[in-house]
Amino acid sequence: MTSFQKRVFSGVQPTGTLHLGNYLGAIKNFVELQKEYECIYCVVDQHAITVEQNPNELRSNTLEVLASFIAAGVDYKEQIIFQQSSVAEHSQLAWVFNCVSRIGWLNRMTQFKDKAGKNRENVSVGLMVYPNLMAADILAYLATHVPVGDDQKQHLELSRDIAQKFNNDFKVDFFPLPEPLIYGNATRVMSLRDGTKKMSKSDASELSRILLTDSDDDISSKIRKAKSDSDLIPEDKDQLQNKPECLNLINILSACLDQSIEKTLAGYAGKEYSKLKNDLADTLIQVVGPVRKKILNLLDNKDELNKILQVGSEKASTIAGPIIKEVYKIVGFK
Ligand code: AQP
Repeated sequence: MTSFQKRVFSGVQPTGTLHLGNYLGAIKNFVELQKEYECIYCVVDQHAITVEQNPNELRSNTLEVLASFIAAGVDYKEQIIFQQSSVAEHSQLAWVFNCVSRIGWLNRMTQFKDKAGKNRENVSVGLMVYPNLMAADILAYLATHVPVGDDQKQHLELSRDIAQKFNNDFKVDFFPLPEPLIYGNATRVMSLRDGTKKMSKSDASELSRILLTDSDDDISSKIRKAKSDSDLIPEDKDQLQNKPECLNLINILSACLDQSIEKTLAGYAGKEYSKLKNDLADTLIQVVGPVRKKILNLLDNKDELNKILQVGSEKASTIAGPIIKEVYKIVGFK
């Protein structure tokens, strides 16, 4: 069994301004992981076009995601941050994986089912084969660990299946089986309007999400308007199972304070929602405010951001290039 160098890969789609779910479920962890791992973080614009995008908005969202990574504390000098479409190896490996992966596997992906809905015959082929490209993103670097929110766990399992099948089909021990790194309380931050749906960039309601660029007033107002009920806050965690919106608010506060749900709940049991909402809004202003200021500052110098992406792409190609050459040899292209 080959022992692979520990390496982290993760990506974020430039499909809009990032929200609290992206921050607590992904980027905040990206920052922690740099202490222990070599990290490669990618703005996955090729994933973004699996649904329709406005080209100018896609370009500006790409810089905004990069700015969000840096503002949150990702060290672009020590680590690699880059744009997926600038490194051709992702598409090259994705094609090989399209031929390794099975249609039956893709048919089981719940995100595809959710996103395609009743429109299944009319969505892009890209939306269906998205997990194959995700496997290529990770395995083009022989990455061993992938920090993701809970929503991406199934896709990561598919990446492992693809790596395993490739190794078996070609009788090699070439790809590692990448492992998810899913931490903390905020593995799934839910919509502020519906506690059963995840907070998402593509939700039609602006009130459903806190953006990393929201002003302090926006944050307060969105939290004040967050869906709740007229009961008092329950005493124990089990009672929260039937109150998804309350659970979500407690969960977000716990993640921001880096403490357990039980500890947060103990401070609000039997109290009214207004107290929880006021404290949550204050806490979020402390967490999001400094990130917002840095994002806006960074976006004032787009040339610098483009340079960072350029350097990142060169560093990424240096790693992925020889790996794809090896893959091409294994499959018989060379
Ligand atoms: N609500 C969430 N809670 C916790 N983690 C989340 N992530 C996304 N939403 C939540 C994590 O953020 C990373 C980047 O996600 P993405 O932008 O690449 O794709 P996504 O999961 O499809 O995010 P959105 O916001 O729902 O985007 P749209 O609406 O464009 O599809 C991933 O690690 C993800 O787990």
